[in-house]
Amino acid sequence: MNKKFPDGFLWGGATAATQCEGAWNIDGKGESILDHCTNGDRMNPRRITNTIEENAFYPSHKGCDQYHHFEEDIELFAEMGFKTYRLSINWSRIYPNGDDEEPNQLGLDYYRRLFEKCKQCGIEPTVTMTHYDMPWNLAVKYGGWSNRKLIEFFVRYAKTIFTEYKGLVKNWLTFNEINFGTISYGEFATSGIIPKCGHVIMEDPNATQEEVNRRFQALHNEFVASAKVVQLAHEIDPEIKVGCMMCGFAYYPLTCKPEDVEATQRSMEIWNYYSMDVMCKGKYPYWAKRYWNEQGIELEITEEDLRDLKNGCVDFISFSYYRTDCSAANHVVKEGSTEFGMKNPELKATEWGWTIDPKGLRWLLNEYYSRYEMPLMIVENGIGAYEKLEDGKVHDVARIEYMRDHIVAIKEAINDGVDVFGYTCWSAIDIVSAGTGEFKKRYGLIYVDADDLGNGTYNRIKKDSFYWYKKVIETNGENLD
Ligand code: BGP
Repeated sequence: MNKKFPDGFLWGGATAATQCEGAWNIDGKGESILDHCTNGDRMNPRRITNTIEENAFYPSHKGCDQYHHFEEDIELFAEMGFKTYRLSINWSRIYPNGDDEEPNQLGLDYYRRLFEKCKQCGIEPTVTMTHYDMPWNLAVKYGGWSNRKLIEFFVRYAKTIFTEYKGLVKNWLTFNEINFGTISYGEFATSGIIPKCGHVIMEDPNATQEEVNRRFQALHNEFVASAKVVQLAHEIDPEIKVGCMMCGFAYYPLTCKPEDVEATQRSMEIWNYYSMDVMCKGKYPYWAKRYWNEQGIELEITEEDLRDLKNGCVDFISFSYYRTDCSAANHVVKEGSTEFGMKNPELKATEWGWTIDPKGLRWLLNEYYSRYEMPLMIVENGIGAYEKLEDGKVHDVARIEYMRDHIVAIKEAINDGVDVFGYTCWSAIDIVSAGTGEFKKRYGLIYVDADDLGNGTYNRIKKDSFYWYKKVIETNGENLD
């Protein structure tokens, strides 16, 4: 049996507003948390500053300047044959302070022009409502998602964009990588520390009990907000489909010791299923009570919350997939660590230390599908690499190889019977790295002439992967050479 990618498979690429738009303070846009986030690199973490410091560089202020290049970018995506473009709306463009009564018309107009351009080019947008992003004011004034008030503001924002873009956008994603639990919580905004990896956020040995509670409450509030907007979306337009967006955490046991297998199961449960159960099944996992007790976590969960969670299950699952890691019983997360887990000694890694594991994608797709039996979309997958422009060309061989192997794995999963309906690579075009704030960690199929400090012409140049992906899409995943 050699099943093909289904007809109408959503091939495309992805970006996020604060990493690609730039234009951070024009046309009525408010400040977003990311606008306060400096650049960094592998060795030097990004900083969040309370004020915009004159001598610091804030990569979101320029992104890849898509705000001023969106027509050209979308035409290039159309040339590759994109069926979908996954992008995010910058919340602070629509509600500059987050708690405003009225939306910012110029912000609404921008995304309307962008979605209309997509339509003209035969591209269906897939839109993330918030991608590690929040109006700065909400973080400072309310303490971000740990405050239930945020639910109300998010619902208002959702109502505005669902109504405004009715007929233009059918696929929505609520919170980017909700299980990663980083900057989107907002609580870090005033602390000056850039959030670390998921482990540290949810199982931070150095966090006080109060902080742990706040993080889990923030996550709960996000779940409720998501459930409420799923219901709202269906009321506003029954055609709309809303998905959750997960960071695809994939863990293997480091050894076959039963303790390591147990630790692995726990990692999978905490990092994936804690969030996915709530969003896909409408309730916390059966083991949550014991977990909360053992961690001393006390949450405010109302009867209305439980009803909302039950009635607001998502229509599909979307997730990012970059790497796999290992779990072991004796693994202690060091303070300030940015590791997801332990490194798999069997796998090669990228220049940033991310393991490369295409087979893991087939495995994870099967894991998710066997548990939820919901349609799946891979909305991020790609490789960050140093790249050079030589004679007007970029020979990004590593990207082609990475994507090819992962697409083969998806095809295997489809042959297994998994319902996969789309794939958007990360990223459609070179943008700022979320983790390090570098521009030189390039993920795109299109090269952008810019450096880490925002110098350059911002001209767009097609990489070798551009031509390769065009062929892949043309043949609906049959020609991967
Ligand atoms: C995901 C995020 C993206 C993206 C990607 C690559 O976790 O959703 O925003 O940037 O990872 O990570 P990085 O940019 O840190 O290399």
